[in-house]
Amino acid sequence: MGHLVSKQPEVQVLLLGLDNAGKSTLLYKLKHGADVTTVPTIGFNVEMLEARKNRKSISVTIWDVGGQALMRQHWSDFQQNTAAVVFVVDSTDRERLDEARRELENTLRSEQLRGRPLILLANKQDVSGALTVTEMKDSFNLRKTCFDRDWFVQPCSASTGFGVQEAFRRVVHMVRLPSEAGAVKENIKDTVHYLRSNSRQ
Ligand SMILES: Nc1nc2c(ncn2[C@@H]2O[C@H](COP(=O)(O)OP(=O)(O)OP(=O)(O)O)[C@@H](O)[C@H]2O)c(=O)[nH]1
Ligand SMILES: [Mg+2]
Repeated sequence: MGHLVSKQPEVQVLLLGLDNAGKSTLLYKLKHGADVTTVPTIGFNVEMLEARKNRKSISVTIWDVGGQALMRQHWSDFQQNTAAVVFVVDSTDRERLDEARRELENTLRSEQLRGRPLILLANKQDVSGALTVTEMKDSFNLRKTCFDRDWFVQPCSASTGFGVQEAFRRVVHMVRLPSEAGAVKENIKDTVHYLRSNSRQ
């Protein structure tokens, strides 16, 4: 006897940023509410979280990929089906802001991430002297870099938990569910774009 099974919508979120930015600390804070001692990620961590969107339960899979220089070449392997990019920045590390900006710009150039929302997390706000949201927006030149996508800068501390739930809620708010009309239109647009660029080669 056949009957309809309504499958819970799923979205994939890519958590990126330089090494030591606080990605894994954030992931475990979100998943377990605990302050977990991390080691630099070689490879990736992945966790699934539940959320509510449009009065439905959705499942959010978060991919946390190591940020060390040698790991960054693998970031692109995780981009397929990404609904949103969360880019974590150590707001106390002024010396590596340029490096972080370059990596972010590089990442956002990917065709697979076209139009996907960006949530930039100004992490480590518990440390005095951390860059503010305004400073972050300016340093990353987000108005220009993200002219073709939705973006948001959220201050947070993965250690204390400040801003962490807000960041997750923001992600859930900004992602498009696969079934949403807009997402379908986006998929069609993506396909047309892909076919056109291939036919030009
Ligand atoms: N003070 C402070 N320290 C933090 C915060 N978030 C992370 N850290 C610390 O920063 C260091 C790096 O954190 P990780 O979460 O391992 O960083 P990561 O981005 O996963 O690094 P990779 O796996 O190498 O890419 C650890 O010592 C954390 O305890 C924060 O909000 N405040
Ligand atoms: Mg890590």
